[in-house]
Amino acid sequence: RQAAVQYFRDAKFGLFIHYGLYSQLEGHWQGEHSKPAEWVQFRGKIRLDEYAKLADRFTAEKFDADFITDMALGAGMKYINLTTRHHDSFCLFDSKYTDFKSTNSAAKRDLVGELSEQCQKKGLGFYLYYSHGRDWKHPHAPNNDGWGGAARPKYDPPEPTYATGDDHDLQLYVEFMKNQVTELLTNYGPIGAIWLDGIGTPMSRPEKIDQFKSQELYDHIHALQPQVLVSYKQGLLGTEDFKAPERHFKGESAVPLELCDTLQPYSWGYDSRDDAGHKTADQVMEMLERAKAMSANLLLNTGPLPDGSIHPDDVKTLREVGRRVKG
Ligand code: FUL
Repeated sequence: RQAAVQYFRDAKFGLFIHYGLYSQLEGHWQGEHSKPAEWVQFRGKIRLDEYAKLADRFTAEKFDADFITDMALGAGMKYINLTTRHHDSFCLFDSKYTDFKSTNSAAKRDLVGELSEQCQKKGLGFYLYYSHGRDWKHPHAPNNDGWGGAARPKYDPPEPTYATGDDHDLQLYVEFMKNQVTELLTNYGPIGAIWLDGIGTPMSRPEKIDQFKSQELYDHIHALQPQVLVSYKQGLLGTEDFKAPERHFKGESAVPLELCDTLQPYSWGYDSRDDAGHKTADQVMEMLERAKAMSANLLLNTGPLPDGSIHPDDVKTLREVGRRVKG
């Protein structure tokens, strides 16, 4: 793992991609705006059956892994981190453990596979974002009684498929995640790192940490691919190989740091409300300076449009950043 840590430290700059069913809604549901856009199911309390219909519109026709990897390389980036499965539970990869996946959508494609292939071909690190603490579909994922109150959308009437009370068995969800992580680490070549997101909020109660079997998952990941770096969003569990704070960081870190931020004004998934306010090359250069001053990497996010294409302003900005970074 030492070599992977060194690669990570030297990399400095990576591309983050938030793409999923939420991208189709562009941050809006029934006229209301969702902040951030990729939380539209939660904020809009979109019922599960209604949300699932978005898969029929998910064509990803302009999601072009060849273009994306060239763009990242052109900007001087060394790795790409893709949302393989965000809080809505929709997978951008093929999985035996769910039907809620891109291979089953209108696109009928495995986007994780496509991007991993291009990264491998072009020498970019391939990193995985995987929502760990939040899942708004799985019946046994952390729920609103006992996990911090905002683990799931507050449906009224309650969502019938969510297990509650004594029927709720977190271990079924923990097992499901382990199975999916196994698929991700078996079917897509060498993986640089895995970012297990969302554990912060529902895990604010220390007595719950063991139930997540995080140490076991950590060991399992390394049994499959020893070089994989593991991070929990805020580094809560003590088993993280690097810390990945959102937007800001204060203080010291014993492990390598990665700051993530987004080219949109606030959202990670595509948000049409903020179309005109994307960050400029000047702003990105400042972010890179700030990260450098903390010896942190910058993981810079773009939210592809509904069709999977990259926002033209982001393409332009990253081209300009590349020109400057490479001098
Ligand atoms: C957070 C998520 O809740 C956001 O939607 C986004 O993915 C951000 C990078 O991490 O925990």
